[in-house]
Amino acid sequence: MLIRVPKGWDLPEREATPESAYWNRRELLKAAGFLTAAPLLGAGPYPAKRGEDYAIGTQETEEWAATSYNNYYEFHPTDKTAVKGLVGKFKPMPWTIEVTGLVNKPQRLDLDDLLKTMPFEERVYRFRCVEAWAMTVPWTGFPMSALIKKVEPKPEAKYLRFVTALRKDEMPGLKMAPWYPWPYFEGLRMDEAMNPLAMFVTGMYGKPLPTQNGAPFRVIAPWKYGYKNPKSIVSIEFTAKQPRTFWNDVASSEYGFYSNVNPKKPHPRWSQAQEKVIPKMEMRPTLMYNGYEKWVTAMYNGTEF
Ligand SMILES: Nc1nc2c(c(=O)[nH]1)N[C@H]1C(S)=C(S)[C@@H](COP(=O)(O)O)O[C@H]1N2
Ligand SMILES: [Mo]
Repeated sequence: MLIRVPKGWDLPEREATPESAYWNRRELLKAAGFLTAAPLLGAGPYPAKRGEDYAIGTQETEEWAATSYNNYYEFHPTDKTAVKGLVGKFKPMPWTIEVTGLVNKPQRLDLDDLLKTMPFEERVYRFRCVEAWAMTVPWTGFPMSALIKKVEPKPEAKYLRFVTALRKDEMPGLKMAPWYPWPYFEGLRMDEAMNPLAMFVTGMYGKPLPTQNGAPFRVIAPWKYGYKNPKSIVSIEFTAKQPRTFWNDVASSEYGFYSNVNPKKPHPRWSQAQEKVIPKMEMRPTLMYNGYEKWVTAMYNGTEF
């Protein structure tokens, strides 16, 4: 049964209602049969309330640009503008995330449950690829720390290891570039993951993430180069030792584990002093830690690569 609900009916109320009351009301409406058409309206925390705590005032990139210029090698290994047209077969829902390793509560998380229970907010962050292109995006997500607390890491857990989706029939890039060590994998040190800037992201521009930007669940750590922000995460492992990472395995002299944005440390093949802002590719100076110095400097002693 489909019930036509007036467009945008729940938005003004959402602003005025605390999260828990909002979901209780949703459950009630669902039980009464009023929300049958909810998935068509885009169920989930969108748009989430915007948080300003980490805003640094860089102008937002237009949505069409941020969703049309992508690094996502599983779909196309070289052409950033082709990714968007190759994602049609990928099904981001339903989705589960396996949490394993050094935690008291290993579990399989259902993304639908996270969408209802985690403290979502919208944050505008700068984003900087190691190749020197940059953008600024309103992401919807929740602090990584909220998920970490939920699974109760053991004291020996010092790192998180992320593994991403591997679907040969839905990701044409896997066949174009079979020499890479798929699936894509990444990692963060525990204090980096607990830093309030680090997020798990499910949306951008007030809507669910498009597949090309990492649907349905990705990392955003804005002080690091883009490749430290894995897309379509299917598992999170808590480890005692520093995990290996995809680009470090492929070219260890060019891509380290930490990969913090640093204008003074050139890539072996190009300078990092400047960046190019999509879509017009105007040049501007690269900022130390991508502009997030005041929140992250204390974690590092300057030797991390
Ligand atoms: N699974 C996966 N995640 C990935 C990548 C990838 O190829 N596969 N590319 C990374 C790189 S190099 C960048 S710059 C960002 C790009 O994110 P965007 O397309 O949302 O801008 O995703 C990162 N996450
Ligand atoms: Mo990148």
